[in-house]
Amino acid sequence: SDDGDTGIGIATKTRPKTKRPSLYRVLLLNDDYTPMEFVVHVLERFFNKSRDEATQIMLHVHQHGVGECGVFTYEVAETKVTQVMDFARKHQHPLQCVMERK
Ligand code: NFA
Repeated sequence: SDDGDTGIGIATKTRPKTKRPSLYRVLLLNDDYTPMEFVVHVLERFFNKSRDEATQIMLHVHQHGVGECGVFTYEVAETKVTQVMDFARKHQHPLQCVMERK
């Protein structure tokens, strides 16, 4: 340690205390009404998926009820959920997007 003033102190080494941020999965939920093409568009627009990857994820959600769009820190995940829910509401689709702690 050092007294930070006179520069006199015992030389010690400390590791900067870093914390890994908690990660969250962002999930899309299936429903009977949202058009498949709309879900593909959401995955391309908000999750930067290719057309092929977006189609695979959409079909997974359609067949299994739920699927992962990506894994993000809390603030980013929350922003994605809000963006998707606002976009779905604007287009009057019941698509649901949620986040869960990994
Ligand atoms: N199940 C919807 C349909 O048949 C498609 C869909 C896929 C909706 C993924 C929501 C999520 N039109």
